[in-house]
Amino acid sequence: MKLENKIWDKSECLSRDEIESIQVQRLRETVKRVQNVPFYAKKFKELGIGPEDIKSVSDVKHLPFTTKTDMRENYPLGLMAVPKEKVLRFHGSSGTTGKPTFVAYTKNDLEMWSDMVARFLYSGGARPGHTAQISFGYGLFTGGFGLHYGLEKIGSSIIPAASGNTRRQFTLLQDLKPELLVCTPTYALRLIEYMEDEKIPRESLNLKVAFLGSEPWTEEMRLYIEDRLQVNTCNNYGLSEVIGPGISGECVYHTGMHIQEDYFLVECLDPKTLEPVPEGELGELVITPLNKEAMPMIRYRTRDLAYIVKDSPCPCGRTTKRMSRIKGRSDDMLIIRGVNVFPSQVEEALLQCKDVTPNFLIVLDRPGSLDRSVVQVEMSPAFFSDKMSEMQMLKTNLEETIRSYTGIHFEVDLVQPQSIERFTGKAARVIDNRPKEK
Ligand code: DLL
Repeated sequence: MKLENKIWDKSECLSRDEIESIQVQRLRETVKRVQNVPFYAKKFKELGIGPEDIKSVSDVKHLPFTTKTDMRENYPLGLMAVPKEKVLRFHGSSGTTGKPTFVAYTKNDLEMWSDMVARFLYSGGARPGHTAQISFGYGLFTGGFGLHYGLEKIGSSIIPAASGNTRRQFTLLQDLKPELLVCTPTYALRLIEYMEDEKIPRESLNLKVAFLGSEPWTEEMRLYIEDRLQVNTCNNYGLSEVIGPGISGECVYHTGMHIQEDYFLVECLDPKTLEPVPEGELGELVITPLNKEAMPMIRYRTRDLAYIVKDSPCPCGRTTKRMSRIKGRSDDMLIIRGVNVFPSQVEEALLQCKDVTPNFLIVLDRPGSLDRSVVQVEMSPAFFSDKMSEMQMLKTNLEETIRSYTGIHFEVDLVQPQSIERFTGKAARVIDNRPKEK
């Protein structure tokens, strides 16, 4: 089902010169604004750089990077550039290390944020008059509120279902008949599973588009979700340190995620040398938001690996650069026996086989000197009830397929349907029990 292509804002269709001239001017203003933050003021002083030195977009390369560690070291609000009275909202991202990282928004920040979310939603087919079910957590996480205000800006009505309680999600989906669904790809899988287990007829729903984001997923997963849920899916990307959802999103043509270039300067760098990689090559996204007031950031190292799509126009008419899916994070890239592996490669491999579900758990350990990699994979209910005698063959086939996707041997442990944990938000797919490198 192809949806109608329409543009929300004419600044999505500017010429390259126009975009760059906005970016340079806003980058200069951002450099000026961060002088209010002692952390940046010190860095810029040491480098001897000021706003007047920003003459072109490429001058960004002279600016210092910001990392998650910098945010932690300036916890809780050391990177704020405005007095606290100017802040209208706080959000936070949970890290693996206990305390969240806080981010702050002024009135203008919130206005701009809802605008950028409205753009990608509209580009994917959300329209005034549609109803949207938001099945993201509402809270410190930026997903719920971020999508909420973008949808409101478009004029879609909202069912703030929040995450979890799958049975109730279906009551809302069946009775209020939303056209739009907003959640993580993993939660879309959970909804599909519930629908199939409970024999809920697809015709009892009215879904047309699912806006999925906040965690890595693959093209194979798209086909699976679109086929089972009979919807169009659109990927959208963002991170709370930079703003939240809204940095980029797919239009109805699925040619990559359009970057909101008047709001963000996105570099794609080799994570080791920190030099730019050519378009089409995988690198780490380093993002400078260009308009933020409460918590401006300079060159935030996202650790997200993606590529910038090689220069080719999108049929939708937007002229903004596009980025690929996130292929993984440089810090959740697994190195198994020296080979770099992303959990998404295992997911791609599993989605080739209809006898297993896309729920999996990678367990790594090192019993002797060598890494042992096991992937627990759930058999589909049909296979489990009818074809158990073919288990060994399925295991061997899966091991071969996974090897062809990842380059390494994973031992497949076939487990019963429903035995792997389900997630309402982002999924955790890896348990790494190997001793930590010193
Ligand atoms: O996940 C913001 C968001 C909410 C984006 C809703 C899209 C929809 P954080 O919790 O700070 O913010 O997590 C950010 O999630 O650095 C990526 O690693 C990952 N991520 C976000 N969107 C995608 C995506 C939100 N579309 C981290 N594909 C980022 C893959 C994604 N990974």
